[in-house]
Amino acid sequence: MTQPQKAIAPKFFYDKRGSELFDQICEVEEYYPTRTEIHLLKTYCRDIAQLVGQDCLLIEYGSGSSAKVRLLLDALPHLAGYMPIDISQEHMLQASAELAQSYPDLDVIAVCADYTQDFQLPPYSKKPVNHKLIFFPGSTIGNLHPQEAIHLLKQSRRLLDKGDSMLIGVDLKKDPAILNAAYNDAQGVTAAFNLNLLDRINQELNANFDLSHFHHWAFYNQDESRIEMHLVSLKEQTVIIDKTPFHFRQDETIHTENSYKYSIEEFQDMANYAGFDAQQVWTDADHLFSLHYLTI
Ligand code: AVJ
Repeated sequence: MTQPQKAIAPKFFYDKRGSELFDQICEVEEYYPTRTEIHLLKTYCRDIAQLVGQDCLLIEYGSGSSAKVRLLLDALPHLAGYMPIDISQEHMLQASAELAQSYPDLDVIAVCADYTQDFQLPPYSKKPVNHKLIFFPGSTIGNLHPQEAIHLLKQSRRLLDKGDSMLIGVDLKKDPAILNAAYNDAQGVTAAFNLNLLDRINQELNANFDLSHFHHWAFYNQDESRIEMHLVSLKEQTVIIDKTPFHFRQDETIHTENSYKYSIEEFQDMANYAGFDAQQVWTDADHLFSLHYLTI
């Protein structure tokens, strides 16, 4: 907030209310990524199971996508275990407990870590592991700058051994009208999701943002191949955050999210550069979303 371009990292969207609003975004007509990725997983989970084989340790980055991982848990034969990795301990423990209920024989190993930072997997020896699969759904990788995305892929590669793999959902480049609609839904759920950040700062950092003096702004930046989300100050104003004043000019913005879009070839090049083989890619008939199966 002290930079010339004020900015807040998108990971801060996901407090309790923000996570609820995100779940609602996934249901709106204009937001195609979630339902398209679920459709791809349903259609191709048998092919994925074939590629992965038995005694797989399924590692998931994030633990918010229970509906998606369930499709894999149902399809993969004789799993060695399921290891969700999430920075939010509370959220992860709840999600893991729910999964453990539905899959009583499944060995769930919850890891509290930030997968964007360098970290190691905990030693695991309860059951024989024949294959490790990192599942990174939702095009969450799109939140990272391409350079950071390559770093994450390289870091992920270090967690794997020869023959292991990564299954990663990536949103595709497409008609900007479709992208702009997806981040400006008519019901205003995405706007509420964006503005919730200010509510969160008010509550957690003792600030006095007036939400009626900011509005949601999202647009596709064609030069950068990314959706940008901002909160725009509707007037000149000063906001106090934990006793520190922050000045806003009229129309000044807080940059709250980037969501990069890639062509299939661009993402495969990035994966190759990070040391993966792009073994398989699945996409829907409208080429909205891609699911990449990478191996090392
Ligand atoms: C969770 C990062 C994939 O970029 O589409 C949805 C978040 N932001 N609507 C995305 C989001 C606004 C989402 N990711």
